[in-house]
Parts: sequence; structure tokens; C-alpha cells
Amino acid sequence: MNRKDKAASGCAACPAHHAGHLRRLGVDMEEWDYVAALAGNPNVGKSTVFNALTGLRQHTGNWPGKTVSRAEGGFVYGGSRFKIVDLPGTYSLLATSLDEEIARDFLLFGRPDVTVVVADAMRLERNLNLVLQVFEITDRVVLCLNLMDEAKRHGLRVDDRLLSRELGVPVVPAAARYGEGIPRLLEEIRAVATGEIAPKPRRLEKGPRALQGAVERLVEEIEDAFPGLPNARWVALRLLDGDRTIVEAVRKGDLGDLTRDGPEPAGAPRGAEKEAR
Ligand SMILES: Nc1nc2c(ncn2[C@@H]2O[C@H](COP(=O)(O)OP(=O)(O)O)[C@@H](O)[C@H]2O)c(=O)[nH]1
Ligand SMILES: [Mg+2]
Repeated sequence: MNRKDKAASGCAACPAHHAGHLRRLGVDMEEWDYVAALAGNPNVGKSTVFNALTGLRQHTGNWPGKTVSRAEGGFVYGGSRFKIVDLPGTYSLLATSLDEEIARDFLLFGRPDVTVVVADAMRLERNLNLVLQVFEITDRVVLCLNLMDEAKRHGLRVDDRLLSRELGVPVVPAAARYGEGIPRLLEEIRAVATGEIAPKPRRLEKGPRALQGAVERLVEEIEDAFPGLPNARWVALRLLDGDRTIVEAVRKGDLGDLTRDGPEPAGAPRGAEKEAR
């Protein structure tokens, strides 16, 4: 579908209009205002969404120090430059595989301004597992409900508005292969990244009081030991759960190094030129 045609028929207030102002930067991305991460199960159309947003070319390389390949690219939208990082496809963020570890560490320590979780509308229940895990790490989530064409073809209807209310984050139905939903996805990415929209993702219950107390005590200790570390609460929960890599990182004292191990070069101009909200 041609974006310009769509834009011409839309009004200035609707997402299709803004899509007309999408400028794909492909690999030509040296500075950015916002970082967007793309997460999702394998084979849900993540790369298709990525390509629709950035143009066909993507910069691929390996994650620092790891052999798993990584793609990043960029686009300009609504007057801001976005860098978008395609995370390895995973079913969970429990870090039982290298892919999961990379995806998790980027969300935790790379601190993207917005995380787009791409989900398969045909297999929503299975996909929601990852969605809920991402909610534990960050508020700034947009859910892209992809493969809607397939879902429709199989007579499956998804009430995206109800889903959005239940989950507490924007939900964008899409058929990325045909460019459907991309204009609205761009708009939600912008709104969440800039803070114009503040999603309130549904979290799992806090658990029993004893657990809450233990988490609070641990958070204090973690923050003392690793000043400035984001997501100390999440780290505390993983420690209580006996997460091997996190336990090891705390023991060795290099938990903070996970941040530097992320895909962004030190001193990158992240957020340096953020627009007024
Ligand atoms: N029918 C349909 N197929 C899609 C859509 N989006 C992606 N695909 C196809 O799904 C397959 C997996 O897509 P890909 O982007 O590689 O998924 P990834 O593994 O999540 O990166 C490819 O054959 C895509 O062409 C969509 O919206 N509708
Ligand atoms: Mg892919």
C-alpha cells in the first residue's frame, strides 16, 4: 500500500497523515533522539515491521562480544530521529539462551525509550507470555498485533481495544507485510517515546507480603552496591528466583557492566536533542 496515497486521503490529525512524513534512514543513522526496541517471538513479522519502518536496508552486525546477529536502523518521524534495534526473537526473557539474554539485557540496561512487542494475532495467548515479561521491565510498551490478515482469513477476531484496556498499553493491529497498521504504529511509537502517552502495563500480582519485604530490602542493597542501576526491582526478583547469570553478575560485581556491553557505543548522543514534550 502506498503511504503517500494514504496520507493524501487522511486529515492532519490522523496517523496516516504523519506517515506521509516518514523518512526512512536505512543505515544512515548517526544521531538519534529516541531509541526503539523491537521484541517478539520468532516468526511473528518482527523483521517485516523493522523493514517497513526503516526501509529495506538494515545494518547488521553482531552483538558486542556475541555471535548472535543484530540489526539496527533508523527513521525520522514527527520531527524526531529514531534508532530502532531489532532484538533476537525469543519466547521469554528468562535468559536460558543467549538470544534471551541479549534481548533481556538490552531492555534492562539499554533502556530504550519505547519497546514495540510484535505479536502473532493467531497465537495471542502464547505471545502474551513475552508481553507480560516485558511489562515487568518497562512501562513504555506498544503492542503490535501482527498477522491480522491471517487471523481474519481464519475467522479469528481480536478485540484490540479491549485488549489495550486490559493490558494498559497501546495495541496496534497490523498486517506488516502489506503495510497495514504501520502509520498508527509509528504514531504510537512516537507518543510513547516522547512521553505524550504513559502506558500503565498490567503487572502480575505483587505476591505475598513476605516477598514484598524481601524485594524491598534487596532493592536497597542493590542500589547501594550498583548506584544508578536501572530496574533494581527486577534484578531483586531475579535474584530471589535464583537466576544464574544475575547471581553471577552480582557476585562478580559486574552487573553494571551489562550496560556497557549493550549495543550502544559509549557517549552516544542518546536523547541529547529531545523535543519539547
Ligand atoms: N500474511 C502475513 N505474513 C506476514 C506478515 N508479516 C510478516 N509476514 C511473513 O511472516 C514470515 C516471518 O516474518 P519475519 O518478519 O521474518 O518474522 P520475524 O522472525 O519475527 O522477524 C515472513 O514470511 C513474512 O513475510 C503479515 O502481516 N501478514
Ligand atoms: Mg527476524
